[in-house]
Amino acid sequence: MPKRIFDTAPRLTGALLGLVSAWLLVGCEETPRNMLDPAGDSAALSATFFNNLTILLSCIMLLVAAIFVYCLVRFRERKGDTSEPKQVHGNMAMEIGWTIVPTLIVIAITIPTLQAIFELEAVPEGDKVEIEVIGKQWWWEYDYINEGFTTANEMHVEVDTVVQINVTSADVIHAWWVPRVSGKRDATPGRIYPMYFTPTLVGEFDGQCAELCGASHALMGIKLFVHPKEGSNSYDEWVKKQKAVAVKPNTAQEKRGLALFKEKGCIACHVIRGDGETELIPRKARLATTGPDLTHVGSRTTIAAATLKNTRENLVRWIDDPLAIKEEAIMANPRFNANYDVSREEAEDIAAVRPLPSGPAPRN
Ligand code: HEC
Ligand SMILES: [Cu+2]
Repeated sequence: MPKRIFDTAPRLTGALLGLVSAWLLVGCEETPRNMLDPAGDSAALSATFFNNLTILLSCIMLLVAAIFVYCLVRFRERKGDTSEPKQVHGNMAMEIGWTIVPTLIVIAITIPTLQAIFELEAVPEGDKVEIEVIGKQWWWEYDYINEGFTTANEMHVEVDTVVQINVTSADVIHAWWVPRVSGKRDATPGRIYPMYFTPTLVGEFDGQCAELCGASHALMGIKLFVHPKEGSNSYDEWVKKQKAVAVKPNTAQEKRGLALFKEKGCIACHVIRGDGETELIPRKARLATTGPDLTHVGSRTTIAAATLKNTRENLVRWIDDPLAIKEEAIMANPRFNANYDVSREEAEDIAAVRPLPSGPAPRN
């Protein structure tokens, strides 16, 4: 027996060291999806609520543990003492006490919970940025209905301005969630659920589909860009660029690319506003559009729902073989699009189409 313990000791030490170093590493890592580091009103509300609850429950736990330890010591078996401990069964004061105290605790938790729920559900006053959010396997469509354009995966909003998102789904249930800024909202087919939040910090925030939705659920990311109210990087400037139609192609390669875009059937699922062939789709039909609006795909920092950085090389890789990057990606999923066939050279021509970028093009 002792020998076996001796054998496992180094392994145990190794495992412990591993755990400790993993914990230390996590401590060093940036935590872009940390809901306890809020950058929006509704996330702040959740974080405060979570912190208060943790404090309350920790106090209760410490109190219970203290009483427990006290009892262990105070009422321990003493040598030679064989008498029965004092029996408390049916003690009215204790019965009432341990009925009332937990009830009070539950009430103390319920009241702020209900307050928070009503606060989150209330329709805020004032100007709003209103965006229709449609979850699709495995990306997000954003329709800026008042502005008249559509974009994907990367949502842009204005700091200190109420955002109203109307969330729905075109296929299965997804959930839209940017933990540092907002709560979660389910995207359910046939339903439109609104959610309101006000971002309070300028910056870039990461999110994630929070409802298991199929093979590439883990690759259904979100980015939320919160713009300042003024300056060259303001929300209004971004809107202005997105409203513009795509620039006409110039070079021979760009022209080849755009021709291929039509020949290869890309226009069955994608829109490029202003290319004369694929025009803005009426709102009603948007649920049925399969792929992201590509008018200003070049202005996004990532493609395929925050899966790849938006570089020329990655765009080529994606167009060449989407399935190698995202399992069952609808774009080339044999069940939906059995004939997807684009060579590396063709992908390079298509990725060169210059109308795609708008604003500071992040491609290299
Ligand atoms: C059957 C529909 C379909 C066809 C046809 C199709 N795509 Fe797609 N495409 C999609 C879907 C769906 C996505 C989103 C994939 C994801 O993120 O899961 C997508 C994503 C993209 C993206 C990334 C956009 C972004 O913002 O993330 C590009 C670029 C793209 N497609 C280009 C093309 C090109 C070029 C063709 C033609 C060779 C093409 N697509 C054909 C459905 C299609
Ligand atoms: Cu999803």
